Amino acid sequence: MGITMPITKHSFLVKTAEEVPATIAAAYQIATTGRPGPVLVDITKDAQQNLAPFIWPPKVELPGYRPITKAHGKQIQAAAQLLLESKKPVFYVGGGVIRAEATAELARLVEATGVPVVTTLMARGAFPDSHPQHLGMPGMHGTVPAVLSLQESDLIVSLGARFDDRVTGKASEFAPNAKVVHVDVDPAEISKIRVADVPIVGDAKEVISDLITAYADAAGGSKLDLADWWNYLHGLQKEFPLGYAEPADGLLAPQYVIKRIGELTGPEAIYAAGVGQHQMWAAQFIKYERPHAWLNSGGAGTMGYAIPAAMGAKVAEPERTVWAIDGDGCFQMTNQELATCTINDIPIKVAVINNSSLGMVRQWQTLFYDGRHSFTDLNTGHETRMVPDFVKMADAYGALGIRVTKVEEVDAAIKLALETNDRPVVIDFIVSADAMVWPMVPQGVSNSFVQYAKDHAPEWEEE
Ligand SMILES: Cc1ncc(C[n+]2csc(CCOP(=O)(O)OP(=O)(O)O)c2C)c(N)n1
Repeated sequence: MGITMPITKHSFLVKTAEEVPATIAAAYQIATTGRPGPVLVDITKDAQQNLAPFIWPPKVELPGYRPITKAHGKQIQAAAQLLLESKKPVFYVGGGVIRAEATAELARLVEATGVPVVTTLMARGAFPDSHPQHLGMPGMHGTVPAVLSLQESDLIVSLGARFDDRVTGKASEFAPNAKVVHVDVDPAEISKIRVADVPIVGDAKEVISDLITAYADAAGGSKLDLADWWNYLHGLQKEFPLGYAEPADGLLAPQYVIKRIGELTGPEAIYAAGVGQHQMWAAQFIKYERPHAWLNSGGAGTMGYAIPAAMGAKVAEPERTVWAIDGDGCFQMTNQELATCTINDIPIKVAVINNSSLGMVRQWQTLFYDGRHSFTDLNTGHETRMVPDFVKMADAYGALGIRVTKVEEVDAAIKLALETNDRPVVIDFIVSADAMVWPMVPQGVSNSFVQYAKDHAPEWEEE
């Protein structure tokens, strides 16, 4: 129990059989309400072996646990007022909006105000990528317009986001001229990193609904004049679109592969990713149009997450196509679950973005350690000595294994995977190890120094 405390919302130790039902009921209550999170119920062997009458509690009473869902009306009015006074506002949308099932309310708020939106790594899909007010993902590998919209704003309305260091860069230099409205269901998040001018504790769905009404009342029919702000942001969008260079070694561009998976599969599918370069490219180059289409471990940085997440998604929504976009490093942490997929008929599709290395670490070694590549080579895409050979491995697990090395093979392999639903599919895409994730704000540096390509690096001050 003790060892799991830092990684759970709550832990229970159950020592008697009588306590089991009430504890399970409490565990569900805690796990699914307020800020949702995992709850551990550790049931001793004694409790498992003894008998007790089954009594399900009619109501779960948890002293001291009262998640606040309805926010204070005064705070909502203050937020609406700040919005009306702002010249450069932005909605900073985090995963909490998806957790709260508040995306329809978010869309109404965005349309009503005309304010630009950024969606964090955990919030991809909370607002459609195709919407003209969407600037994309902010942060270390965010789009230049999304990064600078936060950095240069005069009002950040944070909805279910937590000012993670990957978003803020150097926190003391983050968005120096912005006032902050911080909406979160968890009071511990408010003003934790950045002091909020208007703190709002509440469920995003309810808060956003209330904010729409408060804004309409306060505006009284008038519209925010954001023409200058949008002019500036449109200029950034034009100047700094997401892109990538063809690798010099002639191997596949990983970004192209991921982009094609998204284009050929479409927004109704579910995409899960591991941790690393492939994760960032999957966040950037697949277009998300709906919530829950993107599954990710976010700040937990859980290598190996993609396969089990994809499996869970496929079991929950079997009619949807489910892709695990994985790295060759991450895939080696949970690929044994292909056995579970084959045995239990869970036909997920796995795209291994095989750069034969722990690519994200290699990228940092290239950029910040003078190219000293140390212990990041994995050999998984080696020309003559592939260890392991993922196609043979797929075959051994009863999955369809396909290897793709050339650009002309990419579409056909994806289409074959999409047509194959009687077993899991693994496509081993052999891609260049030199491809890098751009744009990038180096760690611990102000967001003003967003670097959009290797050869266009503004000079940043090292920590
Ligand atoms: C268990 C664990 N170990 C180490 C890390 C640090 N880490 C982050 S990304 C990464 C490389 C992942 O490599 P790969 O899965 O091949 O993905 P790529 O970056 O090449 O796309 C590592 C080692 C981590 N997040 N989790």
